[in-house]
Amino acid sequence: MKNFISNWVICIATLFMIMVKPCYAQTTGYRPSFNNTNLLWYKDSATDWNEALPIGNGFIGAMVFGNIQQEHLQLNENTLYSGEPSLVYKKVVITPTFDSVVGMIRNHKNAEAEEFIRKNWLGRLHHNYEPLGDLYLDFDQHGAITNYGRELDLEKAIIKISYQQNGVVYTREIFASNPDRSIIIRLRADKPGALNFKANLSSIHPTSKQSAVNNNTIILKGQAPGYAERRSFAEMEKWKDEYKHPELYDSLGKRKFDKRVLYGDEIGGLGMFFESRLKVISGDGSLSAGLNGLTVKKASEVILVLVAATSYNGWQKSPSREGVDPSAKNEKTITSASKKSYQSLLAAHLTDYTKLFGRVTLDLGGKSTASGLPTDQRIIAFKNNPDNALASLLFQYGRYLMIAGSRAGGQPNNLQGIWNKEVLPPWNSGYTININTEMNYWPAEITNLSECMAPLFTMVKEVAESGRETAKNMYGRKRGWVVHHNVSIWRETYPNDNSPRASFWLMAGGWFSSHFWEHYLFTGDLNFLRTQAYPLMKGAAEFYADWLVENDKKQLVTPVSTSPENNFTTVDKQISSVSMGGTMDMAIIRELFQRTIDASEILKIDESLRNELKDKLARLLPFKIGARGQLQEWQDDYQEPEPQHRHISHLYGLYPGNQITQHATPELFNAVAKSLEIRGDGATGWSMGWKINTWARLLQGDHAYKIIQNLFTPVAFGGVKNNAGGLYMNLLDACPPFQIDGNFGYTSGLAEMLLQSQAGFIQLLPALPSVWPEGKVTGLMARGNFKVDMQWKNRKISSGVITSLQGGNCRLRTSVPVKIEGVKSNLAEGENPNPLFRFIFPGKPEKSAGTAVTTLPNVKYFTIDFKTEIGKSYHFIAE
Ligand code: FUC
Repeated sequence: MKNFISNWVICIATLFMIMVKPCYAQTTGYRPSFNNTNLLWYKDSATDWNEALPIGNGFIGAMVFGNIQQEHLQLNENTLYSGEPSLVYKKVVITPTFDSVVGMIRNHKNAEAEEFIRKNWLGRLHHNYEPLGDLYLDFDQHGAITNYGRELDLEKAIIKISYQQNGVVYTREIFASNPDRSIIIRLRADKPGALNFKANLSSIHPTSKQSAVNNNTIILKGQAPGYAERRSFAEMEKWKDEYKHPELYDSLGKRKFDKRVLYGDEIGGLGMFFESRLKVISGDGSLSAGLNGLTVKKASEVILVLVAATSYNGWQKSPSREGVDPSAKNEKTITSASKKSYQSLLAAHLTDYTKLFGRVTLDLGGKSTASGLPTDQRIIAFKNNPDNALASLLFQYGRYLMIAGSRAGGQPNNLQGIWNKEVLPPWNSGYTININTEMNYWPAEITNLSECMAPLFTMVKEVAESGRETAKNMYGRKRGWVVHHNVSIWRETYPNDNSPRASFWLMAGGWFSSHFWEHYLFTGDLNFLRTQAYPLMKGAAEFYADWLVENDKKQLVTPVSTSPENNFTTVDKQISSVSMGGTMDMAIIRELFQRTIDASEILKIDESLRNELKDKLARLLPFKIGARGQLQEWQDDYQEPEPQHRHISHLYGLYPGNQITQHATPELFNAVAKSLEIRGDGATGWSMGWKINTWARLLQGDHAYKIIQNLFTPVAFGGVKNNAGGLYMNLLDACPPFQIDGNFGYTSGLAEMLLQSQAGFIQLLPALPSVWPEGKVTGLMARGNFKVDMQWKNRKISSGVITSLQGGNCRLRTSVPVKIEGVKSNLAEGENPNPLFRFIFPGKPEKSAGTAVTTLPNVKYFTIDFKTEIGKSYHFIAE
């Protein structure tokens, strides 16, 4: 309680500080340098990490603070994790006790089963994403400051800081270049000789050391922890988990250390090596480099290049024994960048970045009195002052973060994208795959960044390889692969510790498979389906096919099931999370079986597996509607002790899946709405991101917007730990603490409000809220590889262009009739002949009792078909 109150005091005090800042700042008269709606800008430097601005090139990332006297770039490299493959915990076997646990569940001894699982079927945490280091630039100029401004231009992915001091205008431009794999910094003074600074690289890891080469380069070398444990000693001992941590405890269970982060000799020399280099590649003034860093005197312009690399050499190789040499990598990258001028580095960056970012433009119309204000003030004003341009800025920010964090050849966005400052970060800053990692990738296809999926696909392939071993050794299976709810760069597939309701969850194989299938539906890439998607889908489906058991009605269910992180009240009034046939399990398995059947038909392979899956699909436990008219979360209509729980896993069939749609399954559709009403409109940042998408799929634009307003809650530094999410002043999502999934969930949710294509047709403006009566969007993608540009007025579609990148039938649904120019269209009938618009019929729901009480408003729609040719654009206009 005390903590709670003090958190609130900090929160209110911080908000007050932010609110009073402008009065002071406005006297400095700073205005952003150009008229750009895709701009974050501030009149102050960042006083906290959650105010700093992120840049990234898909490999290295930095949080840029913009402080006047001391610039600070907190640095990350996306492969730098604690641990090693040999330290992945794999000592869980469930086969000898499986029948007895299933027996407990069948006999309604759910709490007992859960306790057994807690003690016997769980492992330990996965490894941690680690910060690399910090670059500090200490400026040797003093005097009063005027016109300070700090900007992040999303259209160019460049940070700019400028101010005046002693009559000199100082500017900093900082960007992360993907083609040159580096961070480029240009420092300038508009008077000769006015620029004086020292640059230093350091790191939070005590193994690190700075050195200098030539007179223009400094190098930071270090080694990440070989072992880093987020659980406290008290937790491990309370749970009697000492035996799972031989790194920290001896065989008698005695602590070997009084710390949980082990480096170098403390852990047999294990741990990943890293290196970062900073080089002055051009400029004037005098330059020297030594143990005290790099010193620049009396310059007017200096260009610095920063590179970083690690010894990571794949998920199965020891980074300390079989690693690649980070120095050789950096040497190569920095030498190549040094040969280029600032202008050519910038040009290469802009060509690469704008090619992706520039594909989508969004204008949500409306005028706001806040639109001329700095971004922090606009966030504060948002709730009571619809600022549509800020809603659009946050949408584009999600796309910016995707490009900055997830590029081919790199690692996928983890819980913090690629930006983390802590050695023991929240939830290890790895991949929580019971929602968070999937959410990170929701916007990729629909907002035209399909290429950014590449790192996720690579990770899942590796996870499947590791998961094949887990299926065999932990579950005694001959077929398929399995993974539980957390993964790091070492591709752990065993369950985490202590909490079955989170850790004992086996459904990510199916959920990941959906991303592969969706990629095929969006791109029509048959080769991708054959070589990448199908082998994974098949392995995941085989595992689940063997995992299913019969319930007492001979329906197939998962034998040991949790609905991520939620509890229910058991028949004997205990609290438990373990049951059979949870709704999410069944939805994911139904989806995966149907899609694997479809894929095997398309590819004309695996007939006998297809027949097995068809048989099992027909016998799966169907969706159920409970007494409150809600979609049941479990096989039995249990009460939840926490009805407003942040996870809404049981609604998977509506979003991200496509089994529940308004026209095909209206009863289930209404039941989902009821469930979501019960869950409420608050929760963590990422949960709000999820709810925006779900209300959009329920075609309720105003309700989706209500959640958007809630997401625009300013959250103070450090976070208020009461489950109330929102945004930090740098527009990053607060779970709290910072977690990037909410940003991606928001971006995808906004796109789903404007365009949907999961239900057999392309629906334009399915969930437009009343605050966006007029607007325009270009470049969104629909399944079938259709690019959609459109504008609307009075909350109705007015005109647009559909570009067909794949050919095939285009089925379009609108709330007013539209005419396609130059081609014949007809009213749609029957199934869409375009196979990329498949969706799934889940069969009739079972009803426990009562009827659905929520009935959503019925809107009249017009649905037409027209044939398209590859590469052609089709103009349409409202009639
Ligand atoms: C899930 C959530 C938590 C947190 C964690 C990283 O387990 O329930 O709120 O977001 O992931």
